Amino acid sequence: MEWDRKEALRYALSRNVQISPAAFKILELVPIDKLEVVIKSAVQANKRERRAMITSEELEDYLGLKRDVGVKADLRVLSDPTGHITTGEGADGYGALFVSRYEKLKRIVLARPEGRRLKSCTGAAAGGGGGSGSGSGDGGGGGGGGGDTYVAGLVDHKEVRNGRGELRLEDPSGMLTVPVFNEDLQGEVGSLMRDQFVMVRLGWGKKGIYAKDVMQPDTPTHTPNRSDTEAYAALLSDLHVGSKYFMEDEFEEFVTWLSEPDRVARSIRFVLLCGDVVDGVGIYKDQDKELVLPVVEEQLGRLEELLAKIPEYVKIVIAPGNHDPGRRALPQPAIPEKYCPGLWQRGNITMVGNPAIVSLNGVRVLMFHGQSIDDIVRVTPGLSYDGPAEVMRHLLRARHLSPIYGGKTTPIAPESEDWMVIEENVDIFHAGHVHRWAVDSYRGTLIVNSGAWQRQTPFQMSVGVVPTPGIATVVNLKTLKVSQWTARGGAEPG
Ligand code: D5M
Ligand code: FE
Ligand code: ZN
Repeated sequence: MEWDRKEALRYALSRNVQISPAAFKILELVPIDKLEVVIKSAVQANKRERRAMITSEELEDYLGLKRDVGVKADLRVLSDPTGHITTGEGADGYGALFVSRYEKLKRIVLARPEGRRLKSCTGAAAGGGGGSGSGSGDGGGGGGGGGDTYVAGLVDHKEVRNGRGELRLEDPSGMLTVPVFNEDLQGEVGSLMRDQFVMVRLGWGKKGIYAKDVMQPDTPTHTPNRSDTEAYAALLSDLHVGSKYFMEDEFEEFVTWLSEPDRVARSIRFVLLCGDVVDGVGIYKDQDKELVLPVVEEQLGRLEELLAKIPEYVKIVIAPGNHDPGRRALPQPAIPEKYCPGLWQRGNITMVGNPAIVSLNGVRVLMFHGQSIDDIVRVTPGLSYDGPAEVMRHLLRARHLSPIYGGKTTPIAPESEDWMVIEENVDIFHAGHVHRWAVDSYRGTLIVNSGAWQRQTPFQMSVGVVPTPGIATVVNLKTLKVSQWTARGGAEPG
């Protein structure tokens, strides 16, 4: 017969050994089939050392529960829109937003060799036509001085039809329409997103300029930063606490695992929650019928209760998604304190906005809920919800988290600064939103879509979204290797 904790206590007392209340609590963590062995050896040790009380310390020691204090847990917030939001008015606001987008991305390409040959849209048009430019005429190296000329701007319009391709760019100087003859290039132009920043290498033909090449700002190949101690991070998103479909039991199992005597669990120092932490209220039609907690403060309160079970030495970062309270438009500030004072006050929880960049022992993680994935899937040939990592690669190439302005599901606020530009290389790009787990890597950046902790909802079924819920993505910050924790068992050492 297997022992329970009462049986264990009875056995110890019958040998004149007590169990301290804290030690008794720790016994909860001992798998039932191990309880007998654990308690018998603890009693034996007490007898040997002439002690009469099993303490929590010796049990922690014995079970290997003592966390390794040598494992670092250095959390820094490197970028967070919260508190920096300065929304402009109407059309002027969007004008400033696009100028900021252009300037930030131009700065990136100016640092490259081609940057030296960059002309403005109106300047390049003039140069190629032989008007006020080099006058080199047909076939010449436009812009003067030999070599190619480049222009950069935001995609205003693109069209590929009947073998003809055309790309219209806009920069602060004006517009430039560039024909695209090459078939491969037409394919690339076809998959560009409206309003994204691109650079075009210009050629001069008989009838004027044409595109010789189209380049995105892209993420250069880089060696990622790593933690110097073997710390792990768990990446999660889309809990949807409050929803009928939130997998509370599985999530609790995960939280409990963090305190278990498992080598990986004991080395977890960071838990990142990348948006949609609660289901919210009034987010979609008839949502109230699918809520078990109908008030958003209650949903966040329940989240707090669940997170309180995570050991205090684990640092938790919470970013908002489209279901969380606060501002809906991107960039989103952190979930406001008035909805969840408890979360804001906890020593091991950091509330950030969306998007945000955090450093975990020097490993830079870009956290973005992923709202724009919907719009990009809708308009880009070859992309689907099944491959969220591929969509995330698109964002890393465009170096922008939400290139399409005016998309159906991605409201963007007219900020005077474009917070959605990916200005710096990051080591991990973490998103969620589509409820599909995916891991990939791109030029030195680890891509993680952390899936969800919500079962398929009737709405998702009706639109064909098939989630992969109940997976925590566990990243070894020393090696950047990834493993999955699923409700069935602990993650393998990465
Ligand atoms: O989004 C969960 C998933 O459901 C995500 O892939 C988007 C998709 N979704 C959400 N709303 C819609 C609509 N209106 N049409 C199509 N697909 C949608 P979440 O943010 O958790 O609701
Ligand atoms: Fe979600
Ligand atoms: Zn979402």
